[in-house]
Amino acid sequence: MRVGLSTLLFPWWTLERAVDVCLELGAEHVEIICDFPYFVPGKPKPDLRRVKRALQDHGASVSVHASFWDLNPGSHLPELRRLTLKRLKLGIETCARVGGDLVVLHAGRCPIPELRWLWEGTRRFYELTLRECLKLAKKHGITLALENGSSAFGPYATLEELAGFLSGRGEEIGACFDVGHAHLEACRRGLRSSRTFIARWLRRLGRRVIHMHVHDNHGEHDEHLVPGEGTIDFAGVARAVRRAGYDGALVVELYTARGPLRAGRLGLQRVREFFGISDV
Ligand SMILES: [Mn+2]
Repeated sequence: MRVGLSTLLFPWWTLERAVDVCLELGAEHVEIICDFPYFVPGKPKPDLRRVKRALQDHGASVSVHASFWDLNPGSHLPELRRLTLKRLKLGIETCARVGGDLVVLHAGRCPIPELRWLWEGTRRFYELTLRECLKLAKKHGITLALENGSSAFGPYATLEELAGFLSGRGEEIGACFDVGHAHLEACRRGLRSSRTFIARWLRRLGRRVIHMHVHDNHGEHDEHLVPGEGTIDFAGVARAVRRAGYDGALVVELYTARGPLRAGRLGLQRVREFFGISDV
């Protein structure tokens, strides 16, 4: 398993600098956030050739996290859906340009989940958006990874729905298993042990898990803390991940405005310790 960092942690810098810092901290994989603050209309476009070269020089692999801010791939508003699709396509193209083969996508959001027709529409629109994304991804040899959400405000955000969605589909699409979000889901359901819940879903999803996000929280908010700073039993989760036979990237997906460099360094170190991966 390769241990990586997400550029989510470094919004203060340009994308080029953020990727360099991830590599300097020892990340073997970098996940590029194709969104604010790096990809914003009216701002200079990141130099993706330079980014690709830096990754190659370090022998690091790369993935792209497609846009999510301000968007909704399952929106009932056609204009918003079109804009979302445009931004998601930018993510897929960016991934191809930096030499990656995997793009992470979020679920759609339903404004009033209790309204059946609204929920069903969100699901249908989300699938239409996804179909367009899959066409472009296929052209570039890129696999899409749907991420389990931090809340259940849209179809396919929970692990159960995500597993159901993936069960009838081919290898062009898989799951991005977010450990922090899975912990929130277990806590929301009032389960005593999120470790058992996480282990069960890792087992059920099996080979459909093609990517992972790793971060901690206290079971209430999506804090994106360094593993060990919240209430997730990471030693137990690491055992479950190994038992499930997962061998992809472990993207340490942190966010803090206070001491991001320290958090990045510590996050990589903790994940290597928990998962028994030696330093590079
Ligand atoms: Mn995530």
